[in-house]
Amino acid sequence: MEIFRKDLATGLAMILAAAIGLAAFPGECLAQKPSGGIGKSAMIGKNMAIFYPEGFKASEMLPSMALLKEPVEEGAIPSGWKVFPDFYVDKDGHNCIRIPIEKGTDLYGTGEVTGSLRRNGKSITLWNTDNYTYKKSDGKVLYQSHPWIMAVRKDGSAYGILVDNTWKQEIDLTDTIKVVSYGPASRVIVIERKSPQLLTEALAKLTGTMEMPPLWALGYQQCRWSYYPDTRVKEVASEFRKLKIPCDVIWMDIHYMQDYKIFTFDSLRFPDPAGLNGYLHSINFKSVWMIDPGVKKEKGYFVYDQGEAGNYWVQDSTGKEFNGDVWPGPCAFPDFTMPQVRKWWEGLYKDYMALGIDGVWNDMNEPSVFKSESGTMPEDNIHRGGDGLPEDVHLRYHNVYGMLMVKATREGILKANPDKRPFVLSRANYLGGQRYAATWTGDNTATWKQFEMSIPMVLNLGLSGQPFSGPDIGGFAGSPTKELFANWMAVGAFYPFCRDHTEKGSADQEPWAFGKEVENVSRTAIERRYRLLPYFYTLFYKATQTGLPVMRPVFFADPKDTRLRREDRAFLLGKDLLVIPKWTKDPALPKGIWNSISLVGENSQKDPYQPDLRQRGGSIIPLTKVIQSTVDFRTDSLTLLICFNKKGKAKGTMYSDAGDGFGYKKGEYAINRFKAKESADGSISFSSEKTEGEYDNCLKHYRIGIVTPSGIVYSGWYDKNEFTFNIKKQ
Ligand code: NBV
Repeated sequence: MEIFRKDLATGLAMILAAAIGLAAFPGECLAQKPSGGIGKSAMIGKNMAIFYPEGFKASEMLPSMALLKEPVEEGAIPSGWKVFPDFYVDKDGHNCIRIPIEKGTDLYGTGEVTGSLRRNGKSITLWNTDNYTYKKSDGKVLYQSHPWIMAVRKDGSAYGILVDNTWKQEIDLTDTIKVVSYGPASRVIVIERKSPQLLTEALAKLTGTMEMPPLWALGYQQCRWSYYPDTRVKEVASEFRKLKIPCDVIWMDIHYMQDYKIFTFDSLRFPDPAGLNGYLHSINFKSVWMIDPGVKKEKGYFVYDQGEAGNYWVQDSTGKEFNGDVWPGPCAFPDFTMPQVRKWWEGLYKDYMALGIDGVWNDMNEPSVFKSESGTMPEDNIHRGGDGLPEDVHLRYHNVYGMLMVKATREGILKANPDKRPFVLSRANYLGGQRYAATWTGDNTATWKQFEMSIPMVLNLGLSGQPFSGPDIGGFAGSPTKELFANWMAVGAFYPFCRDHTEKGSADQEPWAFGKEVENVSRTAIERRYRLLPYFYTLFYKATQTGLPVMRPVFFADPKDTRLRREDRAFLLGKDLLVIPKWTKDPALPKGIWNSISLVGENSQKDPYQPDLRQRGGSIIPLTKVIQSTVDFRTDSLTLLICFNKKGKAKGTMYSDAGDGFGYKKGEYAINRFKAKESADGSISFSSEKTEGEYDNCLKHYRIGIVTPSGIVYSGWYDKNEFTFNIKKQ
């Protein structure tokens, strides 16, 4: 099959343009005009347009893997439309798209990337790659691919470019927006919105949102490669309870398997996985276990035998079973493009989940293949597709291999436990993959640089549709110093996905492994997270409804304030909480009232480790008690932190439900709205009203904390939904 095609028509159009005196890429002046190589264009929604290159071949690109559904055309592009792509073929024969940018436009998104939050001047390759320590290609190629660019203009308005292409691509933002495809020419969607927030929501309408996670997945999680044998797992879990450091999840990495064979258990190290899970559950822990895509090629091993009998494997270019080395040695790889393979994969989880496993971790699914120069399978391997997906080469499907895998994993664990919300963590993924799995940023290192960089990494994933992510806290490769670990835990407590993880052979990295001082820093950090759980859970709910990220860049507070555009050390959680790491030098902070808060007795402004948390004037943040795991999470008694705006008003919202299961889809949820007003005499009236849903969250005890520039003034406890409290009488 011909992979690198020249789009002749596009090339001719460019020659013609040059002949009649138009520069091929005259820069900004073209931003207002339709330009080269557009075969067809149409509106597909309000302020949303689609552009097809001349000679677009649907069979090479469709069905879209990113979009929820095929867009419906709604008429011609209106006059005055600002952003048009140029389609052209470069000197190497690659199909390209170029979009000039106006001066003062800041670029973001592009998924999982190293480097700063602002992407101007940066280039990356979209080719899912196992990149240990981010060393390969200087970190410009990582585990996931998001062909999506967010552009924020000087005036705060924003537009987004979605290049609907799964093939290998390069996004080059050195002086303009340029996307080079290593496959056929692809269609482009351009979305115009008044703000970056509205743009993020529009992206979610197209590519979907994450599903409501189980509440336990928001808790603190402990991992290492690997905790074994099972007695060590129990020991670590028990230590959390003994030291009273809140924790919800313990993770099982590859050493639990028998000879690294997926869906098996080492007979000596993990002889009784159900018993282990039972023990963990008895002390309010959940467990997440790893499953990789590589299946050991071994006759008599049930997974391999079933795959062979079903003819389920990815094939080499000659049509034979492809084998590549991973942990177990030579492996075969399920062809997840085939519907019957996904169905089989789903079924494998039935007995597995029945052992009391709570969540699944899909690693190595770029897919990573050892002993190969490329680190993955050959580009001309064959995927056979089905159900509308055409048979095609690996080059086309590589970037969605992980996404198709986690789609099937999610389905499988849902079928195994139909009354529980699935939790899947995936290393590889693709634009839209938030529909199936949360993610982490792969094999980072225990260095300050990568710690600092984890913040823009999580932010850009959020701006690319994935709200549920976080790095390995403490760093995966190597061992952090005491100082680095303490700082990482203090900030890490605020990542959407909050997990400490480290590699084989590194020093112990549990919160207590660095001595008492760091243990205390870690406990305080994690307790802060747990107190904020009602707020976090509400943010996750909002992410499921709107696609707005949980962790947001500071410029979301005021997209018109261009001072904030490069800030990527401080960050926002939702719109009401600002997190300022202690080591952030001269952060650019939003204007207006932002008062420091204390959650567990810490002095956020003076503490050497705990980031300064500041609450937005005009907001109310719900807090629960410190608990040791989300099993004890309750919303019957709440402390509400109230930070008034200049007009002496504040409001807030809280979402709650059973924390697991699907009752919430049938109305078993509650949305409570809180309001407060301050009068000149110091009296504060507070009210709480349940405005939506039929879930009884038992909310009846309230205490309010008025957040002032000099500290928090607390009321007593009230047993009613409306009351008045006088701050001056305190
Ligand atoms: O399964 C072992 C590791 C895992 O701990 C890590 O989180 C993954 O990113 N896995 C990669 C394979 C080995 C990496 C060197």
